[in-house]
Amino acid sequence: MTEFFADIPKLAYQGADATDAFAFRHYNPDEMVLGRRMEDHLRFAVCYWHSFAWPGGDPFGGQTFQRPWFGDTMDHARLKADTAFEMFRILGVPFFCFHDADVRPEGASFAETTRNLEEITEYFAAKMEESGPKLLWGTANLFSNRRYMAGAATNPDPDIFAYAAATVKTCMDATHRLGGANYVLWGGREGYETLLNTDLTREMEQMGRFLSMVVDYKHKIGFKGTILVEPKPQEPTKHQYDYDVATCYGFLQRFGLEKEVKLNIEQGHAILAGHSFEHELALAASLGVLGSIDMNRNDYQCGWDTDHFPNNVPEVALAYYEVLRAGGFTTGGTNFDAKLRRQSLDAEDLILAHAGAMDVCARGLKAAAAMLEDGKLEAARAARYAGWDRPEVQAMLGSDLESVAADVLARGLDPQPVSGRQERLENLVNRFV
Ligand code: XLS
Ligand code: NI
Ligand code: NI
Repeated sequence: MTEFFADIPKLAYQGADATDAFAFRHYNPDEMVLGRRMEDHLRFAVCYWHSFAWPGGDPFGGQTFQRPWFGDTMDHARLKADTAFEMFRILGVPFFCFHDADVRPEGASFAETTRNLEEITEYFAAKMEESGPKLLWGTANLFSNRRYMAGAATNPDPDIFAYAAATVKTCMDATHRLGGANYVLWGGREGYETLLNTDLTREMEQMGRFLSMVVDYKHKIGFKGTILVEPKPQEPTKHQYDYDVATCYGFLQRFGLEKEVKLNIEQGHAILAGHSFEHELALAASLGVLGSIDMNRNDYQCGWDTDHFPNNVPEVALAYYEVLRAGGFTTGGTNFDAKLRRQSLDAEDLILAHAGAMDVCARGLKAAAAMLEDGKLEAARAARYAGWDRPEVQAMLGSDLESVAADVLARGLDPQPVSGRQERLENLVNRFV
């Protein structure tokens, strides 16, 4: 046991009326939901970066957290891992996620940085064997170091493209070694600050080649996980090429990668792009690229990626409704890409933030499952389109404008609009959330 979480017990499900703060009220891993264990539906992951690497800074002030594992040595990295795995155990989460830069110190050379990552990877492997959590996904941090200030794959300097590609190779190797279920690419600096110095055409070509190289390498090493791209419209750059689900899908199609790559969709990024989370999930599902989710919440008064822990059950219910409608997660899961507020200094804050978020997701999942089981929403949707099921209507889609016009005349058509019944459906949803 590490000292950091010394006084905190392992959390257990105690039911909705529990009064103990250190308990789950809704997250009950073994409870069956639509024929599947709740744990296997939600597939929770804790992210390493916000919980263990982020110092609590904001644009007006620096570090607020004082953690014994903050520092640049391998000893610090191992202490950080010990503490992180202790938290995974307390929460009982089945997965975690990390960037290379979260888990190892940067070395004096690329070779040393790689050795540090390999060493920590073996340290993780031993811990995973001992205590069980699996890797939902690994990824490379290609945005914090100053070398990436003008992009990684999209950098005007080909040596930086090369450095980024080599770094991704090491992170894919680590993810493969740890049996990761997915590998994520988030292009934090793959965009621009000003069009005045930017060659859009070149940058998007470079990004397409980069992603194709990632897919080729996945097949070469026999990595069975899914490659995921994470859309975000802007921040840190003024404009990011992976703007939203629709933009990413167009990009994948352009490079012939739409069958190889899926998307990791984040609540806060959907909001930044001017969409709802459920919109992004529904669209990804309809395009066949729904991979995994980064669960968090944005402050509605702040126009940036505040990465709050989720606490809005109706919103989360609509999100899981789309996930369940799509058949549920396969390799994906629910990663908490969420961080404490910078005044939340204590060890227990980290635990309670996750416990609350897990309960919110469990309530959302149960509500979503109940809506699906009830079936009235889907029945209303099906009824709305029922006219399209008739064979003569299907034949119309295969005909031409002239024949359709002749048919309208022949039948003396005068179609009458019908209600969309939106409020009725909203009332129906409110019965479950
Ligand atoms: C940042 C992103 C990042 C990715 C992983 O906004 O959400 O945390 O999930 O690189
Ligand atoms: Ni994210
Ligand atoms: Ni984010």
